[in-house]
Amino acid sequence: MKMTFRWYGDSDPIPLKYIKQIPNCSGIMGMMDDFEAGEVWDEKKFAKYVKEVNDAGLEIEVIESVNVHEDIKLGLATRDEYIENYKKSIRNLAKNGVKVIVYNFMPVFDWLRTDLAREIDEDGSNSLYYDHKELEGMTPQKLVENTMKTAGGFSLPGWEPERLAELEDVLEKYKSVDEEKLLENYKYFLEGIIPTCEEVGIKMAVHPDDPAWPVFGIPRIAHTKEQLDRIVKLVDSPSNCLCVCTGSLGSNPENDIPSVIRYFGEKKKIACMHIRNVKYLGEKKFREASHLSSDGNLDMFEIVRALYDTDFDGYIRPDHGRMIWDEKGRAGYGLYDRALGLTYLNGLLEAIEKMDKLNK
Ligand code: DNO
Repeated sequence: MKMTFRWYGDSDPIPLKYIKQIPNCSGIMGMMDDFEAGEVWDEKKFAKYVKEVNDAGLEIEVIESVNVHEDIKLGLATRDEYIENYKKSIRNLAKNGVKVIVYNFMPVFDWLRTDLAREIDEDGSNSLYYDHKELEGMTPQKLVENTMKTAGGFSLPGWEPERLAELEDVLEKYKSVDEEKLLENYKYFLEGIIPTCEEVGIKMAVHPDDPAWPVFGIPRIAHTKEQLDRIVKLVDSPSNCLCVCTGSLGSNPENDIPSVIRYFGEKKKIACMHIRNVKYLGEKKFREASHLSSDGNLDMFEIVRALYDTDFDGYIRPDHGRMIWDEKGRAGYGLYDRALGLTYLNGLLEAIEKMDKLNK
């Protein structure tokens, strides 16, 4: 398994050199906000990004947030054109060495929180926070407004302004799409793109819904083990895989993450992992915690052990960190706490590996 770090390209205040200096970090999980959902990822532009990463001594075998156009999720007649574009993007990424594409099939919103910088009383750091009751008291428009206002001028993955500009219109269209319809549209999308993935050796890794329940009455179909199982069975292919995000699935205490990892890991369905911790504050109410198990509700030892036991050979990145040491940065994506998270995961892995050898 390879340790990586998400990097946003030139709009990222974190220099690649700093990422290279994190112990055992072999590369980045790339993210470019240059392309709108539905647009073809231009090969030359992408090659430039890859070169920059490689020149810094880092690999880039995973790319994130290759966003699926809303018309595909809605099943509109225009979807075929967007699926064709997606196939072109897959080819362009594969030509540049990409092996895994992380995407999601969440309608309208990608991840969402009610506060991007909630202060943590114990130590004065801050982290992303979610309270479903607060969300219920808000319109989607209000949530978008708040999120944009508090993002500190940084673009956020899944919060592309051009997409949200059409919010009202899109929300209206979803009124006629229920879970079954969404799943049908999902199948159509996968049937369209998976043959291309197989041909060029790319794995598609779907990111689970974050948080792990429907919001604003819009359907969501990727937040339980059973739902993820349905997804990997929509099209039976080694290219139809998952990105298991511990914090997204883990926002619901009923999701047992180590068992999810063991189940899909044994079937070789996990292409990559986003690892972070969450602290439950009540029903559908949580904040993000440091990676340390005892700081939150997820057991990182059991998570890494499940990966080790199932011979996970994909990519890991520490997901969202808190903002610590007065760092100013993109919410969830500062340098310091994510780097601490990565080194902690290194430590767990070394201990698990060595203990296993000692016991043999
Ligand atoms: C949030 C990220 C997600 C993820 C996308 C993939 O912080 O993990 O935005 O990258 O859902 O499409």
